[in-house]
Amino acid sequence: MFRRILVANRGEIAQRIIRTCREMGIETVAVYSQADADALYLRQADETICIGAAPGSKSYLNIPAIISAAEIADVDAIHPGYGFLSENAHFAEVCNSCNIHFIGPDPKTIDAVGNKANARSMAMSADVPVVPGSDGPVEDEQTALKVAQRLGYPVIIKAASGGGGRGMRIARNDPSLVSGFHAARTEAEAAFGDSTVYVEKFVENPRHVEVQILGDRHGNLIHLGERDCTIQRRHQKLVEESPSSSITQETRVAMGAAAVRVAKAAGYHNAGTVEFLVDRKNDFYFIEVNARIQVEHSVTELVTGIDLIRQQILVASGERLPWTQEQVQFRGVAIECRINAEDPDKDFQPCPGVIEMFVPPGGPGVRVDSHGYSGYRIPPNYDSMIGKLMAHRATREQAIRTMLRALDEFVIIGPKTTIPLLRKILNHPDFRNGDHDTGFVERYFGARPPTTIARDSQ
Ligand code: MV4
Repeated sequence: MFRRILVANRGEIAQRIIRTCREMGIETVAVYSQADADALYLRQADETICIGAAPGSKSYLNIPAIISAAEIADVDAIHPGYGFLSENAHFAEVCNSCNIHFIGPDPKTIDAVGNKANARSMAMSADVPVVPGSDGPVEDEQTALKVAQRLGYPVIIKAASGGGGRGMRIARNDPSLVSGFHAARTEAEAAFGDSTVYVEKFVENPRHVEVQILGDRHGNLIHLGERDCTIQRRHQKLVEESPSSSITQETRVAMGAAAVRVAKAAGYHNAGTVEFLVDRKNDFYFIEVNARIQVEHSVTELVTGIDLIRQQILVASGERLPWTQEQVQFRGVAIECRINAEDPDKDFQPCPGVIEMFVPPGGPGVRVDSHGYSGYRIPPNYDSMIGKLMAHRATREQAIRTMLRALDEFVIIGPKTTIPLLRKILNHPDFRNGDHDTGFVERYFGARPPTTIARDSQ
């Protein structure tokens, strides 16, 4: 087993990893940027090392600085958390070649699933339904037009190296396909250094459901149920829940088995997510694999009782999964709300600054994973998420009531936050009835300045 782990991340996920390490008797080394010298996770680590200036590129994305810290601190492994270097195959490779265990899948797997056109082919060979689309990358606009003609509009152009909605364009006719094709390529080249794009039929207002998978280095691979992440705003998830209120038990079982087939085809080990779209007819389609622990992993932890960070560490060190698929049990309903420091009056712009007072909720059925505290100055350099609020109850209705109670209890004075929006979402009849789709937030709460160009008209 590992004696000492370096946490190559910040904020709530750094804290989350350190907490599990302490319970496992593993020493932790926290790294931080100059903007994070006052961060809470530094107080919970055994050792702290400053790795550079505030911009991510100078610190949490700075591979030489992180590897140097790992060498100096003499760690056995690095946990990358989410974002930053978590899906960087080169970083995983560098760790391995320095004899430091990377807590995640193999670099080859990260690469294979990181290319979404390739992941799509792997899903097809694993007999998993995918959205109808191009046969691999689309090289020029003539081919794009031919594919669109075959599929019928609307179609979506996606960056092969993309994710989180970047490098994506929706097209509803030939002219918007041509402009969208070039716009997506340019955006993909700038964002990922890879202009490769592919085309899929655009599924209108789907639900976004993902399956948690967990595999060891001995070929054992199971799923831990699904999370419904349909409540998003411009590709930022706001509310996640498990189980999904919108799928049947039959779909759940089929989707879980499909996720395991995709992961096995990719030679996947450690924790990961297989993402699907679910349409009006409840048909599901594979879209991508996320080769990391995700923000919303905690709702799966609540319904399964499994500490996912602990399992990541154990399988990375070579241990076998302690359960078969049949032994995994699911209890109740868990909902997570992301608390972001954003100003709804300024188009949800990040709202950095000092949290004058921070009083998190508690009590039965509530979990808070947050790096906030009274007097904390939120740096402007990183993600605006300051914490996750979760409710776990026997039924969905009870979980929603507990969540609303906890949102009311939460005191955050200083920055504006997503709490008022989250209350409105959880009180909305369509959400209460489970009758929502990915267009829900924009439809009801998406008032935008009239000068803004809608995404799908670009
Ligand atoms: C789609 C889709 C519809 N059809 N693919 C968004 C992020 C990335 N993970 C995949 N995403 C989507 N892929 C096909 N073929 C719808 C989404 C999507 C979405 C698209 C536009 C606006 C908001 C959205 C919210 C969730 C998912």
